[in-house]
Parts: sequence; C-alpha cells; structure tokens
Amino acid sequence: MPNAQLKLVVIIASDSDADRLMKALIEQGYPATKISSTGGFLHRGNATILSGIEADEVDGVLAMVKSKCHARTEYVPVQTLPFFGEGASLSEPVEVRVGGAIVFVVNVERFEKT
Ligand code: 2BA
Repeated sequence: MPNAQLKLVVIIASDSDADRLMKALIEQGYPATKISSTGGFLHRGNATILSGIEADEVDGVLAMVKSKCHARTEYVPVQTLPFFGEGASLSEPVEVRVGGAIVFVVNVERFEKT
C-alpha cells in the first residue's frame, strides 16, 4: 500500500525512559515496538522504539518524547570508553550526555500488513 503520509519515527532512548515513553505512547493510541539495543560509544543497553504514524501525528509523538526522555550528564571512567582522546588523563572521568533521546523521522514509501 503506497502511503506518502506515513512516517516511521525511530527513537533511541535509555531503557528507563523508553519504558515510560512506551507506556505513554500506547495509552495515547500510538502503535509502538520496542527493540533492545546497545549504544556504540558507552556500550550500555538502550532501547529503540519504532512507531509508524501519520505525518500529522509526528509533532504529538515528539512532544511525548521530550516530556519523557530527559538528558543529563554523567561522568564515566575513561577506561570504559572505546577510545581515549589525545592526551586524556586516565584518572579523570569524562563527561557524557546520557538519557534524552535521539529521533529520526523517516518517510515510509510503502506499508504492508499481511
Ligand atoms: P552511545 O553511542 O552509547 O552514546 C552515548 C552518549 O555518549 C551519546 O549520547 C553522546 O552524548 C556520547 N557520545 C557518543 N559518541 C561520542 C564520541 N565519539 N565522543 C564523545 N561522546 C560521545 P546521545 O548522543 O544522546 O546518543 C545516545 C545513543 O543514541 C547512542 O549511544 C547511540 O546508541 C544512539 N545514537 C546517537 N546518535 C546516533 C546516530 N546518528 N545514529 C545511530 N544511533 C545514534
């Protein structure tokens, strides 16, 4: 079924924020699928949520993402990172952004339900 108006929203969030977001999405009637994923940089478990929705619903979903996924900073030992920056001190933790969400909104060329 060709559908120019259908969007796929891909949301990557921390596990705890993703659980709250999933609950809110389903309560509001948005379809959603949660996939367990792992961040390449921190190697922590996170969650990827897929939601196929109409174009005019995207702003509503983004508002829910913003209200449920809050970014904060955390200090992690440099030894746990996949690479050390030039001149990084091994004794000083590195500040990284955790929580919040990364969102991709993608046009759906075709949707089939069999
Ligand atoms: P991670 O790759 O584990 O990254 C976790 C956080 O570490 C990132 O948060 C960012 O603040 C920091 N970070 C990542 N790469 C870095 C680097 N080379 N140097 C310094 N700090 C770095 P977010 O940007 O909020 O990303 C959260 C998670 O979202 C990522 O986990 C990854 O799983 C995913 N992600 C972010 N951008 C993406 C993209 N363009 N494509 C696919 N996945 C993405």
